[in-house]
Amino acid sequence: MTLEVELGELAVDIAREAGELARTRRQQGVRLAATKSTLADIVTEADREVEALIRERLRTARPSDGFLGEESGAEAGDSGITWVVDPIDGTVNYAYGIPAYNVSIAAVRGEPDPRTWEALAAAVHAPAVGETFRAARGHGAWLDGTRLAVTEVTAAGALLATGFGYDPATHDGDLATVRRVMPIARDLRRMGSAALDLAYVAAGRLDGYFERGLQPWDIAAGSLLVTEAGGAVTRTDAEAARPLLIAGGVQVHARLVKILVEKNPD
Ligand code: LIP
Repeated sequence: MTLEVELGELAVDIAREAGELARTRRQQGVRLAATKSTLADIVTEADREVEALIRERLRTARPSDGFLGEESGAEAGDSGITWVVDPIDGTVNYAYGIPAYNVSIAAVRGEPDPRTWEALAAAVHAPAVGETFRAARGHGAWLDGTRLAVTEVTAAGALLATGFGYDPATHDGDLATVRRVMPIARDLRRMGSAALDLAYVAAGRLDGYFERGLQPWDIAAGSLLVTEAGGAVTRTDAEAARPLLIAGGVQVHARLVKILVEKNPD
């Protein structure tokens, strides 16, 4: 068994256990623990509890690895492997009872920096619908037992997804970005979970996805799903406050890059 497959199996096992905890806490009632960057940027007690479970399971299984979690921060390891974790991606959906939330766990080689890391393994588990998306570098991307493949461009236009940040001051600019891509779109989906958007691109349920301002834990696992499913992922403006992530099948990704990065709609 390769290291990538071993890390992937561990990620899936822990994501499923953590997902069941999140689903149980959702049924029992969600309690707000705090707000972060804005009033809309919330963290629930379940976010913190689920991340603590994931961190403990990883520490037990691989004590020398590093960790970067949305809620508990970073801890360096000395194995060269770092786990990048979003315990509940789609937190606002989770708080409202919308079943579009997931546990996102990725193992990367190198620093937990999307500009430099090498993603090795990924698991995105959606407990409300019972789906587990997984990938191991060089071994493809899978939904449960089915191998995943991204779509190619169609004459009907691309089914795209995006997301908006928690700061209302950024919404006008994000809407301007949406206006620029709609000429190549058949429609737009707004699911509120970056990891799920990326998993759906990998599964061919979306043709492309773009969003500004995502954090490393939002994109680590889903980006590997897309590339292992034959797609492409670009993160531009990496030095900016709100880097732009673009993902899709190779053709749709290229068209989005031309429009959003090269500013060339033709
Ligand atoms: C969320 C992302 C979503 C984005 C939100 C937030 P969280 O992550 O999944 O795509 O639009 O602003 O970043 O906060 O639910 O882990």
